This record gives sequence, structure tokens and C-alpha cells, in this order.
Amino acid sequence: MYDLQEIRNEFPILQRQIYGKPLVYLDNAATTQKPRCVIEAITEAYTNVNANVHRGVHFLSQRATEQYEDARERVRRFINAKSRQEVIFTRGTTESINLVASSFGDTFLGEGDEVIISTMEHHSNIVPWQLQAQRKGIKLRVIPLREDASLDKEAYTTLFSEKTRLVSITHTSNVMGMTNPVKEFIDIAHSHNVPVLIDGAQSIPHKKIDVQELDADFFVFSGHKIYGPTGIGVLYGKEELLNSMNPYQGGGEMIQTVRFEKTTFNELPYKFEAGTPDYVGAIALAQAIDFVESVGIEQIAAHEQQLTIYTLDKLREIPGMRIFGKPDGSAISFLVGDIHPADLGTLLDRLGIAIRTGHHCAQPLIDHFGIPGTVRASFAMYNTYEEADTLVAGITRVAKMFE
Ligand code: C6P
Repeated sequence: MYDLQEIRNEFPILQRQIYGKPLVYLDNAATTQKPRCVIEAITEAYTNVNANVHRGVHFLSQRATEQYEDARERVRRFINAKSRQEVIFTRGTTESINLVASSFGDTFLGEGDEVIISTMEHHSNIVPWQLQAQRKGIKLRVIPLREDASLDKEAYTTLFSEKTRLVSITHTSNVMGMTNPVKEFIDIAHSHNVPVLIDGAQSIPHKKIDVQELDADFFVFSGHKIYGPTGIGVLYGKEELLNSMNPYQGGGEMIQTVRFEKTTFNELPYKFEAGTPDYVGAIALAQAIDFVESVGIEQIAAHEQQLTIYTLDKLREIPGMRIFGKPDGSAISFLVGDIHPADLGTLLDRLGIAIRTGHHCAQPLIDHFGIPGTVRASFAMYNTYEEADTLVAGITRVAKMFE
């Protein structure tokens, strides 16, 4: 186990007071705080290296390009992709999924084709497919949930038909903090020759990801949820698939030659990176990955799992507590009696406790439970047992006010 206080010292914002109380930041599923090295990497890049990448013969452009491509290599290593051609930088999970929906859709989807998603998807893994339904006439098939809110594997196996073209599911639910056995789901899809996209937005900061071991065809995540900056994310895709897909956006960098008669496209990964990329974001993301690796992703996971178990035990002692799903280490969603989640969230905020309330951009899941929303506490490597105690004490205090 790492030294928690030492880790916390690396995150300047954690020293802040909110309404005169120490910040208890438990909204990490929305975004994580940034360690000093990531903040400094951004300053350093703009102070000493800044120049547009892949476009200049001059010194700074060469250095910026080297650092940008080195960042790609560090991401490749982190997720164990076969080659750096398979690592596309995007703005985040949302853009990565939209890219696949658009480019895979453009190339492989037609009227009546089917895409399988699940009841627990984030809106960014629902709406891009609905847009394809409008444009292309595809149909969505939705994996239902079992009583315990896990994905119904038996029902899933019955959703395949000769029209199924893609499965797109989340690794870990952002609402319930519950991880799906995606490897099994991938294997089932592959037995039908159907590729799979895994939304790794909520798994990447909490577990070791090996895209080759998972055999995922696409894996997407956001930099800001793994201690990196906002505005940068990753689309991993198998080279053969990416090569066979039409480009997403047109512009500079994604082309080989442009004539008014005909344009030819650049090779991977540049074919999918039109325009000036967020090279500073990529450089800082690589720094965040280095930071995570220096702490150890297994150690982080172990700490977060222990903290989740501890918090769950304490929460369950609160009268009227209702916990949704089976949280396994990243987030816990709950309601207390009939206190509205927004009321609970607002009052906890006055105690310096940052949690998220509402539908968490997963309305179909919230509708499945028939509730207005939940209160969600979500964890990162720097959260402490004392913070969990503060949360539980805060909820108990608010619950007493509502008695
Ligand atoms: N969930 C949450 O508070 P972006 O916004 O592109 O970085 O990530 C979108 C996204 C996609 N899939 C899952 C499973 C997610 O959890 C998220 C982001 C945040 O739960 C903000 S809504």
C-alpha cells in the first residue's frame, strides 16, 4: 500500500477548504483531480516546447511532435495495444464513441442492421447510436438487467441475429460503480463474428487494462478521469478495423494528397486526427499515466476496493439507506428514505463534501429503478477512510434534519 498522505500532497486542490471545511472530494467519476506533475507538464509544454505538431521543420515543432508521439507510445504501453497506429487521440470518451458510430456506421451499417447496447449505458453510448438509427435506419437492441442490476448474459445471447453488426457496452457503470464481465461478453459477440466496443471511461482509472487480453475491438476512455487534463481522450481500435473505416472528420493532417478531383487519406493513426490535435493534452495525459504507474494501478485498485467495502458497511447502518447495484470499487449510488438526491447533495456540499446527484447521464438506468436519481460518491487513489467517515456523518446529520 502507498502512503496516502504523500499521494494527497501531490494534488494541490485537495488542500482547499470549502465553506471553511476541508474539501472531501468524492466526485471522481465525473472528473479526477490533477497531480502537480500533470499541471506542471501543461505549463512546461506551453512555456518551452509549444509549436504545432507534424507541420514544421523547425526545432520547436520537431520537439512538440516527438513529445506528442511519445505520449501515444506511453498510452499504447499502458493499455497494451499492439501498435501505436491503434491509438487515436480524441477529445474524450464521448468523441471516441461518436467517431466509431460515425465512421464504423458510415462503412458497415445499413438499414435494418442492429447494434447491441445495454440498459446501464451512459448517454454517450446511446445517443450516437440513436443518431445512426435516424441516419441509417439501424436498430438498437438493449441488454436488460437482472434483479441484482447486473447485465443479463442469457438475454444478451438471444439478442444476436444475422443483422447484428456491433456490440457497444460499458466496462464499469458510472452510476453503480459495478464492473461487467466484459471479456465473456466479448467472447460471445466474437462467436457471432461481431466486433465489440468497450466504454472504459469508468474502468481505466481503477483497473489494469490489456486490450489484447480483453480482445476488445474498440476501447475508449477520457484523460480527465485518470488524473489527466480535460479535452483529451483515446480511441483504441484494432488496426484492421480502423483501416477499413471511413475517416471521421476531414481537414489537415488526415490527408495524404488533396486535389479538387480526388483526395487520398493519411495512414493510421492520423487518418482519424483531423486538424491540430490537443498535443499539450496528450503530453499531460502521458504524465498522468506515468503518475498512475508510479503509484501502481493494482495498489490503487486494492485501496479503492477496500475503501468501497468500508464505506458500504458504514452506509448500510444508516436507516432508510438504499444502495443501487453491487459497487466494486469506483462509485456507490444511494438514496436515503425519501430525501430528494438534490437536497442531500446540496446539504452535503455545505459540509465541504463534493458528491454528484441526479441521473448521471444514464437516464434509462435511473428509469429502470423508477427513481428520480441517486446520490453518488465516487473514489480515487487519494480518498481516505476519514473522508468516508465524514461522508457517513454528513448523511446521518442531513437524514436527522429530514426526520
Ligand atoms: N461520466 C459522470 O459523472 P466524457 O464526458 O466524454 O469524458 O465521458 C463520457 C462518459 C462515457 N461513458 C461513461 C461510462 C461515463 O461515465 C462518462 C462520463 C461522468 O458519470 C460525466 S457525465
